[in-house]
Amino acid sequence: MALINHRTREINFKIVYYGPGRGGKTTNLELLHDRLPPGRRGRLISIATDHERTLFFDFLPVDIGEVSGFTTRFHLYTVPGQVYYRLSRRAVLQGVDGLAFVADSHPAREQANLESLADLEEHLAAQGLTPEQALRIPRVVQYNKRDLFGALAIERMRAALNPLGAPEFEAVATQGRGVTETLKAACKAVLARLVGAPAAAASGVEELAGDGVDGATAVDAPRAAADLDAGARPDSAAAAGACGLAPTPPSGL
Ligand SMILES: Nc1nc2c(ncn2[C@@H]2O[C@H](COP(=O)(O)OP(=O)(O)OP(=O)(O)O)[C@@H](O)[C@H]2O)c(=O)[nH]1
Ligand SMILES: [Mg+2]
Repeated sequence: MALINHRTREINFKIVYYGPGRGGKTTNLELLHDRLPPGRRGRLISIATDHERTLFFDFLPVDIGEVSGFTTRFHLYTVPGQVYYRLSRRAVLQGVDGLAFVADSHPAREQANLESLADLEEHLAAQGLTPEQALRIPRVVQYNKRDLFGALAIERMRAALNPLGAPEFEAVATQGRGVTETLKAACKAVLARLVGAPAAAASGVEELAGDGVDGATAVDAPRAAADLDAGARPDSAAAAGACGLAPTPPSGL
């Protein structure tokens, strides 16, 4: 659920980095924090154990500038991948607008990747989403740790983790490879869902402009689309380009 604040003309999206423990989710956010210009990103907040395992989440706000007169911000979160932090993952997933699934290419983590994906679907269902609604949440898949000797074959990982053909990227997060590409694709997919929403949602405009706490209203993306100036819809590719450092590659791999 995108959050629009009419008073301050801000629109906020939430992207959650999901995946098995030690797969590289936190490393992705650390790299983004290092690489994005300071004016584009806020402080990286990590709630972690002494041993650098995520305890609750990491959080990094990324500002992509104006989209149709609205300051547009992506709030990036990671979940704790360790199996027993199930409830934390569920909490972090609340209100998610887009997902980046970070898979571990280490052969010993093949099962952990699968379990994490199943865990994700279970949490989305627990939020009351039907399987169809869950599938409509924009998703990208990152095959991380491609530098490892004996890394799982991409075809094998794709068949197990990305059967529906979401945008996908090979990555070595520790070296920054594939990291900004993953973020840009996620931003792009989230914005594409917003601008591709049916105009019939125009009836939601009054509701949107109405009851908000301190001017803030939680809305479905389709309604947000209707609220943005229909004549000057955001160019999702250009806006997503602002997320990263280089132009978006035409294809994932
Ligand atoms: N070889 C290699 N190591 C990586 C890569 N990405 C991350 N790592 C290492 O993997 C370990 C775990 O990375 P994290 O980013 O903490 O993993 P995480 O997914 O946040 O783990 P949890 O917080 O437990 O869920 C760290 O030692 C990283 O340096 C990679 O692409 N290649
Ligand atoms: Mg982590």
